[in-house]
Amino acid sequence: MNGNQVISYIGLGSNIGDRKANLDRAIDMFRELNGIEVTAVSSYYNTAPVGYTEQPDFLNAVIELRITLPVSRLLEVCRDIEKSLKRERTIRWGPRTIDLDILLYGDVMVNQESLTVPHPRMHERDFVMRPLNEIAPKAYHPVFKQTIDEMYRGMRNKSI
Ligand code: A4P
Ligand code: MG
Repeated sequence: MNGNQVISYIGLGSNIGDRKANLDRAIDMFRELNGIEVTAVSSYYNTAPVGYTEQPDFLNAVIELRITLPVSRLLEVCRDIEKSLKRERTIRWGPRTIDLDILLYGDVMVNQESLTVPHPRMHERDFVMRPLNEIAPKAYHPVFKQTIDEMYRGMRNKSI
């Protein structure tokens, strides 16, 4: 692997329109960018909405990127992809065409107003941890100092 490359994981969610096409399109847009390689894609999972529950089910997935861009630029890329997909269907205040969350960026920790990495809610969400564990059980979470499979097993034991 190129020494300047960082492995990053992105969580994707869609609950409006053609959810599968929205995820496919977002992933294609990552593939088209210089400085980003998409090196793994999880299965797509149908999930019940968490938080605000009066909305349609989501389709969730996680992808692995190998990137040479700084994390600040990755956040811009995610917002650009969200914007260009949202433009195709303008449902105001409605559920989301696509939501992209930076879950992990190497073992970097960021705590800024506009960016928190690792994603602060990832570890409590089955719709993130299940697809992440599918493609990256050995990835390391720098805050919990555990691998994803250790965290995911702990989470599942708690919920039984
Ligand atoms: N931001 C900070 N840290 C990050 C990060 N690590 N990755 C900031 C991405 N963005 C980050 O995001 C708001 C701002 O968060 C960004 O502009 C960025 O500066 P947003 O995506 O516009 O807002 P949001 O998604 O409405 O808020 P939030 O808190 O990210 O919502 P969540 O937590 O993502 O929850 N249920 C199921 N089953 N599946 C889902 O995918 N998603 C949500 C959204 C709720 N319930 C769900 C699902
Ligand atoms: Mg979000």
